[in-house]
Amino acid sequence: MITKAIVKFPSATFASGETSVDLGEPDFDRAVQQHEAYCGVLESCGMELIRLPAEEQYPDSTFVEDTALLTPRGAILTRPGAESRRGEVESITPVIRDYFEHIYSIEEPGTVDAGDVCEADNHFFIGISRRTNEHGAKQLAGILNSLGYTTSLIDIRSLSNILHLKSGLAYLPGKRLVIIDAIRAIEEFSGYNLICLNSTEDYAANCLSLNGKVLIANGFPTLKRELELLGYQIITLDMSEFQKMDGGLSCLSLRF
Ligand code: CIR
Repeated sequence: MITKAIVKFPSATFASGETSVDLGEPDFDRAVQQHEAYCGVLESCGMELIRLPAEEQYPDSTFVEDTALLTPRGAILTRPGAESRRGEVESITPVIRDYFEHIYSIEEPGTVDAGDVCEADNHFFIGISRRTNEHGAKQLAGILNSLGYTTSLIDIRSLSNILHLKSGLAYLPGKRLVIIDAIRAIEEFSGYNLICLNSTEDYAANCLSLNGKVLIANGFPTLKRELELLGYQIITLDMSEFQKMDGGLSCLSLRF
């Protein structure tokens, strides 16, 4: 059971954050509404929220997931690939210290965005991407291995359509992976039951399994139907404003 989640209110400077998609400028008020609805759903899934205030100097800081990897055996503070986001780690560290005794860090020249890390029970898939470099991925794997977890590195640098590994991959109970077509053939995923997305629904890959429910972005009926047929209880959320800034459901919280 996941009992807590750290969330951060969107910054008024949100629209000036990093993005690689061309979906127009996000509407701040709508982003706030969507964030509030997201927080409400986390609470309805039984989670106590640790709500942090907005940080105007960090436009992307509502995407808290990238700043740390939280595991039951310890927390790892990341070193984000985008320089504009590095300060977010320093700012979230005291909050993480309140809850975790064992804390590790990714060190220079390594970079890791935790959006590149997909936890599948006691195994972690670590993406090497535009944001997470090989150095960082290997450091992270070393830390996770020392904590008794297994890891595999997944190189997604040749893919232009996903920012992070978890933009195209999510783990669901039952040894299932929701996965985009471009990475489904990767050997490391062969032991899993794959739920492959049709290309019009790629954004929905970033779904979130929480205490018996699965949160998916609104507007992706094929995936929704497929998951319902498999017996998952689905909650849909409007994510349009976060999608414009390359963010998905998992990015908006740090769950533990
Ligand atoms: C960025 O480019 O860093 C943010 N605009 C979006 C980060 C999304 N985070 C995530 O997928 N874990």
